[in-house]
Amino acid sequence: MKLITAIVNKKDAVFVSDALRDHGIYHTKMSTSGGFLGKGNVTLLIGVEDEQLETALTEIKNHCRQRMEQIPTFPVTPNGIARLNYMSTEVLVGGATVFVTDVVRFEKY
Ligand code: 2BA
Repeated sequence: MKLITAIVNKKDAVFVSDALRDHGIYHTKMSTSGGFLGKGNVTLLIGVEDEQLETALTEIKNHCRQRMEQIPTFPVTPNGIARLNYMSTEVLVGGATVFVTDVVRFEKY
């Protein structure tokens, strides 16, 4: 058995979740936020038998896409004061960040 931990964009999460449900793949959705941008994302915990692993990964891949996100940058004047009219820069985020780990033991009580 494997545990997939998939961090996905909030906009994609519902489609991934629906697709997993269509395959009868159990999963849990958690509201999380990225450590870098601080924006909300969704972390899916997906426990699968080995033979379901590729199906789950394919559905994640098929329903998540990359997006450009804006990061505000506050230019600082020579006297050290941040200007109020901020500028922004773009960062490419996603589609999905996925970890696959072996499950040593799985119990339901
Ligand atoms: P965030 O941490 O908010 O990162 C958003 C995007 O900012 C990243 O997109 C990447 O393009 C950039 N970024 C993040 N950390 C950076 C750094 N130290 N230096 C330069 N750029 C950086 P993704 O790589 O697609 O990551 C999307 C989200 O997936 C992340 O949101 C975070 O929540 C999660 N994530 C990504 N890699 C991870 C990892 N190794 N461990 C745990 N979570 C991770």
